[in-house]
Amino acid sequence: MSRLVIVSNRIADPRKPAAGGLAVALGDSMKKTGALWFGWSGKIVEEADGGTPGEGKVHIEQAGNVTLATVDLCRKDHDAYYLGYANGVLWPVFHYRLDLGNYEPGFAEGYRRVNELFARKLLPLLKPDDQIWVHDYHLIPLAANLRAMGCRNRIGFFLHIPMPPPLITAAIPQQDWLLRTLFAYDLLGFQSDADLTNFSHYVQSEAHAEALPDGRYRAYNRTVQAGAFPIGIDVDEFTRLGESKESMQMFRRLREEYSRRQLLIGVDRLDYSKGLPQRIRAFRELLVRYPENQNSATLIQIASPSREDVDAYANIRHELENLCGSINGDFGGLEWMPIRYIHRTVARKRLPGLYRASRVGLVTPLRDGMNLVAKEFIAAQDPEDPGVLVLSRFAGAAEQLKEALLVNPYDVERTAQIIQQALRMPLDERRKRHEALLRRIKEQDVHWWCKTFLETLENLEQSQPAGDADY
Ligand code: ADQ
Repeated sequence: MSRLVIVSNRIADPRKPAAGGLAVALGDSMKKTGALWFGWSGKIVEEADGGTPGEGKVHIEQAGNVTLATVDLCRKDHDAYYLGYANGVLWPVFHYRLDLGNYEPGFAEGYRRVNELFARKLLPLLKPDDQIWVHDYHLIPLAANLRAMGCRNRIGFFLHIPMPPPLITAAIPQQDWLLRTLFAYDLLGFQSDADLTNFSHYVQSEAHAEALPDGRYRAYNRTVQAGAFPIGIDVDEFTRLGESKESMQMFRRLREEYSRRQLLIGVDRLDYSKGLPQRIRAFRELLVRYPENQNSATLIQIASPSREDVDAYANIRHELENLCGSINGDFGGLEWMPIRYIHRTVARKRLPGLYRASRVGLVTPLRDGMNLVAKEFIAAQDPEDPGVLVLSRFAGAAEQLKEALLVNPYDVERTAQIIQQALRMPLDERRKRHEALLRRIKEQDVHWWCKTFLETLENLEQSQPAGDADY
């Protein structure tokens, strides 16, 4: 069995319980074959100490049979690659927000430099039959860099964020170059069928790619396989977490404190893609249209700090604070505050208790690749008395989670009506919907995701020679 090499912007030590996300997802596969995980160390070295730009140190550490290899970035590269092109251009555009892009000319160059640096530092660590799995928008051109250096390994790529329609993607500065580099991969994975369709239209219209049978595309003298692999959560692990002391305490405390009220919960990174102001406005609308919820419904909105050195994030934070403040001022009293807004990360161990104590889970992004909070909310519920998931139709998760109450988050009035429906839903209907949702997230959990992607990569025909490629 070949060794697995994971490359992502940040890595997590799989031995640490808080690793979460990708570390948990990949844990099984990494432990089975031994693995190398390569990424940025999180350290920024100033140019004077770090030598020429882009030449940070590589650190190697062993975590069981997983080797963790990380590289430092110098300030200039970090700012152009991470804050600039990845989070100032690609993130907004891939979330359909051309208006929030910061298209400074130097950013693309920094992005190219760091991808080239990653490839150069990774190459000597590779063995001939390693399978390489690259993650997310930070590292799109990595395979092209590796191929240019002679790498013949099988390389797969998974995009965790949405793939927008061609005319939106086409607005990315240097998009033609970025598009070409996708063809250096053997396998491209997307979160949803909608993303896959957008990719298909994009490569056919912009690269004149030929669509071959079975999801393959040919352009620039190479063929790439593409597919939808919706990411899941580790349902069993999350259920176990729900039985932890911290989670039970959280559940009991909230149930006691809100014994006469209904709780609604939102848990998000504070990001403009998550639709937080629209959600808060819908909650205000709920209180106005259905005044029986005043003194009775409380929204707990947890928004963890995120990318605070990117301007658009500071703006959304202020907007949210103002909105919550004005609703609490207008509707709240000594006995009851409509919104508890918490600008902090909640310990993962407490999350299941928080979800389980809530009658309604609000997951209403304007765009989201998948959204794992939706799946965590379902996994945490008591099947005998489950809460109701209100889910944006623009989250990738909506393709799978049809039994949730789907909303258009831009339509604040209708969203308020649907939240009311969720709050009033009879037990029988709640159980039926939850049962179907739970089945779905168990069938396609994170282990299924990982296994399906890696088996598809493994079963592809031998990687094509790089020499004649034209990207
Ligand atoms: P994110 O945009 O980070 O991920 P999401 O899928 O919701 O979004 O995952 C967030 C994770 O962080 C969840 O496990 C959640 O519990 C946790 N989290 C969020 N806010 C928190 C808070 N305030 N306190 C504690 N924990 C919090 C990107 C894409 C998504 C895609 C994932 C995985 O944007 O669309 O689903 O990758 O592919």
